[in-house]
Amino acid sequence: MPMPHRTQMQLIKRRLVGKQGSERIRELRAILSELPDYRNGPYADIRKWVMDEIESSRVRDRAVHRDSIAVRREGEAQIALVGPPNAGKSSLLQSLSGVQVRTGDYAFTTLRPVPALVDLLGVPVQLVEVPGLIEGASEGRGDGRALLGVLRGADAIAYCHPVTEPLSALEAVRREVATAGIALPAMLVVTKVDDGVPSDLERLRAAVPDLPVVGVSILDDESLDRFRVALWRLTGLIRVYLQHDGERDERPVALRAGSTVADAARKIHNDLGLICRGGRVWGPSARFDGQKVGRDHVLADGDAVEVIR
Ligand SMILES: Nc1nc2c(ncn2[C@@H]2O[C@H](COP(=O)(O)OP(=O)(O)OP(=O)(O)O)[C@@H](O)[C@H]2O)c(=O)[nH]1
Ligand SMILES: [Mg+2]
Repeated sequence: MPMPHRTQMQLIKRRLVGKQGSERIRELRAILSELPDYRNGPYADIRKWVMDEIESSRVRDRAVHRDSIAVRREGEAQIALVGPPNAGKSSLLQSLSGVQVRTGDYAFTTLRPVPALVDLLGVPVQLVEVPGLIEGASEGRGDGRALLGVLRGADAIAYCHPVTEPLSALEAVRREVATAGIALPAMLVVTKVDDGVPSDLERLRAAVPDLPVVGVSILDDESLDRFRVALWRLTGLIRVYLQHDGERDERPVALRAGSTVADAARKIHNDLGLICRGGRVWGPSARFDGQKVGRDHVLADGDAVEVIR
């Protein structure tokens, strides 16, 4: 005679306490194998409950796996490198960050998002290579949905497109992103320009009038510098150099465009942001060097500011 079904149910729940994922599924299977195989009555109900638990734990388990594709944010902004397989994304990541990334002259060398911290004009920004988005990604093809999820979390997108490829490849990728409802600031990086002729780049520039376009070759350092500047612009951030007693910090702080002297003061200390009366400003937003301004003065990229209490 099996034990009363209520006691059995209590025992089962106790056995599951604290068990998650595959451990929970294993325990549920063990429980199932120990249950008497009644077709009707309360024991049949318990069987069904255990089987439903296995199924829902499986779904949760998968969800956890999907989450593990997520990228931990670092730096002042996150920009996704997006493009078809073999577009040269990993090569750019490597050239800019110095981090060794797997590259290859075949598609899908990269299967998971690869983050790398790069220095953009003195500000650390995270680039994330999103593996080749292919048509159908928004319906979940090629793990597309999880990858689009990564994209959704980014601040901006740099579409990568080899100079010699037909425009349709880029259009397909942009369509997937748009279908997923992702609307982020974007730019077009035309890659491997050493493989093409200058008119190829001009043709693409004309064909994609809605995005800033930059041509790069990993063999050309100057093009990589221009790429860095274009990426920096894409972040929508400004660099501000803080100054104390005439001494200027070597590295800038990153602020959102439109930030004021008070916002810069807040970067030094929250209280300073509250009490600061204004500052002295050098650089693009100043009419002359060391101009005295109020706390609401809007700063520009490249400014230096000394906060006045
Ligand atoms: N000539 C030339 N070849 C390049 C350049 N950048 C990348 N490549 C080559 O293009 C191929 C693909 O480069 P990857 O950086 O692996 O491309 P990917 O977009 O990361 O590709 P997947 O991760 O496979 O989707 C490699 O053989 C690279 O050496 C470039 O600027 N010029
Ligand atoms: Mg790659």
